[in-house]
Amino acid sequence: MLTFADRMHKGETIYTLWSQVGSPQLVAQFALSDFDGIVIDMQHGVHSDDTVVTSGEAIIAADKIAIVRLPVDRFDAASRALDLGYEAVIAPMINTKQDAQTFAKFMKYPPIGERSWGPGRAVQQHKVKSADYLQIANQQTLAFAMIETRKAYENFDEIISTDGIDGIFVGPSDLSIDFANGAGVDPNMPETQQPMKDMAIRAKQHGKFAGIFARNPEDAPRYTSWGYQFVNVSYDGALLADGCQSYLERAEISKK
Ligand code: 3PY
Ligand code: MG
Repeated sequence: MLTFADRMHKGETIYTLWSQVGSPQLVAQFALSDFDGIVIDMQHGVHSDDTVVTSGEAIIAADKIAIVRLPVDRFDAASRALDLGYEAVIAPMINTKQDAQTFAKFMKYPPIGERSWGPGRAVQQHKVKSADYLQIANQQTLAFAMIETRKAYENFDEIISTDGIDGIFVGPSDLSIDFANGAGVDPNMPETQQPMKDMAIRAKQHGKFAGIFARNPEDAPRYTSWGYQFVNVSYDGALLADGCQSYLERAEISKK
């Protein structure tokens, strides 16, 4: 089976669902859908160090791509997620080259970084001998640095060119808050659309990947048309709320 990295290198577009509700049972259910993978959110979601383990198992058992988003500066959880078989890690609020270097240090084995050895579950998942995992890990696991502030956008070239950073992942909501100087949050605010378009182009010029969070499913086609190849389509809480509303409508129950 091709890995996330293989599929991205082939030019495939990967669609994921974001899991904020910290339930491995729900994650198992979502992993059976046609999404290519699930992102387990430890930053704003209620996932814990424990549910990251059980959720990862459920995603891997369904042959889907397991990805984790870290809490801010919890880089120890990056190496652990990779050991558990997660194929990619998204780190929020990477604003400088130094932030990117710290993240990469925990993601990659020497000579690029300083990831510590202990990839028990990842070795089983890749069906390789332990020592052989060392040869493939740096290529087969992906580090995505989140660009979600004006400062990060200004430092874009330095961040994306950092050794060990495989791509960027845009956070349109935080980006809009910063561009609006805190006046509001709107992932579709006009002032951030050009920078978001520009980042997909520049990532490609650097030979790196571009990912983005689509707050609404309707935003996803626009992002793919801009060249984003890893598009997360909204999150489980919104999906469940939509499902509830749709059930009420189908049952012809109107609630004011
Ligand atoms: C943002 O839009 O800021 C995000 O972090 C998406 O989850
Ligand atoms: Mg954010």
